[in-house]
Amino acid sequence: MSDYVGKLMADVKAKNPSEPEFHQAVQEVAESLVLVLDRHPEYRSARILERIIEPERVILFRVPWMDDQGDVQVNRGFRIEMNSAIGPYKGGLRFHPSVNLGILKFLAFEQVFKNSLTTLPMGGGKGGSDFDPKGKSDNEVMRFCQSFMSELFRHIGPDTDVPAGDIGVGGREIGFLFGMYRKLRNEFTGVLTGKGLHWGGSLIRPEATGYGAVYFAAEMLKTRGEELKGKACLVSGSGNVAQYTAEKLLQLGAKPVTLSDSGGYIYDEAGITKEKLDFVMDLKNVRRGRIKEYADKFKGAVYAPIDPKLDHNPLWAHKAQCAFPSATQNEINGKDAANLLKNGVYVVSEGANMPTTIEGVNQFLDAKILYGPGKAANAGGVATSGLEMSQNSMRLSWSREEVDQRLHGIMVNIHKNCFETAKKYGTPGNYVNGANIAGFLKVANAMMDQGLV
Ligand code: NDP
Ligand code: 2IT
Repeated sequence: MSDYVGKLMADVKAKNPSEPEFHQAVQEVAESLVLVLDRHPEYRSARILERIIEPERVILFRVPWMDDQGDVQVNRGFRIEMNSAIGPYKGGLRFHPSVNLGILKFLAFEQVFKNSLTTLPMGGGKGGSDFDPKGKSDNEVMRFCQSFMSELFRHIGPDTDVPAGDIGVGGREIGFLFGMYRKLRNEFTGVLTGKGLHWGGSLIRPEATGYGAVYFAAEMLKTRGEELKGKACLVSGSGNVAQYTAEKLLQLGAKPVTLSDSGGYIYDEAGITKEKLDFVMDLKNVRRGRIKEYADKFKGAVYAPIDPKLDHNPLWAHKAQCAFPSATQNEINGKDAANLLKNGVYVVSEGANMPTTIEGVNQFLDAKILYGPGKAANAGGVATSGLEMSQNSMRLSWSREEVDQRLHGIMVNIHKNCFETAKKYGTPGNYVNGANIAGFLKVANAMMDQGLV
């Protein structure tokens, strides 16, 4: 670690105690940015990185709601408005019991760089709650969302801050949140993305993150004259990102062989076909069941529950060529990364945000595999949210083909930008440096132009 990063990290840790995920995200970016700050001392004297690390605003609020038994429940709501130098704050809402300030700050920080990479004018933000939608009735989820929005509405708006989905927040939740916003403001605007198709949503937004992560992998492979066709792919998660990653892999002739949830994972050596994926989509999105049922339904597939005593996740120890982590942060540790490399994986495209620990990332970089970090590889979701915002502003809707083509074009562009930036800064093939530096430069230049605010 350089002296600069060492000192910066000591300050970040002292000022933001008990936020290990935030420290991790900042450290990874800071290590890449040393390459820029050495060439451009003006960013260092303007203390641009030190300013980016500090959220422009943090909103923390009480979310009281009543469950179906008539008991009062109290959750905590957050919105981190991280940076608005290049556009309104933009980023998802996460509802999961693990949510805390540090996790949302890491996500908001990553979002600043990711949104910059999309080529669209969006700042970075993130929010959510420690509310757990699992096992709750639709009515409970509705009451929670209404209470959450009855505070959040005063802080957001189509030109101020535009939330969307993330873990635990999908079409159902966005519907309830939008309904309450519309009622409170008496306005029908594009204040949330991921809306339903008949009330302002965009075609391809549900598919976009997964499709984008696969497009990014295809671009990385192209640099070696290869394609995804015929490759075995490990996919984790079984939610929004995992499902559409598997769908696009199938369309491109690849073979997804795993899926997971927080209970365990399935391995289907024969491959998860379109019919099997349809079963998963119904299981997860309609019946809200567990991935274990896949192995009950399809003979030949095996299910392994999570074993808390293990120091690694066996999902990552199967033979394959590609991996698409699509569940959550730090789901690939150093041991998992070693297992992936040992079993032949040489393409990793991150659908999830920061799914690999720093130890794991360093192994991928040392092995010089095709490693696409989340802030580049999963930017297709927020990019298509940006396209939803454009369609809302124009009051029209593009066709499926048009949105998919734009998404594909954006992913090709992000890949090219990361690839060329990595080369320009002396680390060819290092998409981590490429993404961090390219994402930083656009925001940094906007901040320099706009003065000390
Ligand atoms: P979903 O809620 O739709 O699905 C999340 C999936 O990951 C579920 O299968 C869930 O299992 C599993 N999961 C969640 N937390 C854990 C955990 N702690 N341990 C093991 N498994 C877990 O979320 P998304 O698919 O939308 O999000 C997945 C990842 O992609 C997240 O990192 C998110 O930040 C990122 N992302 C999402 C985007 C989007 O547009 N939705 C855009 C860019 C990134 P279970 O059901 O058991 O909880
Ligand atoms: O992490 C992410 O990029 C998202 N959850 C999507 C954010 C968005 O605004 O669409």
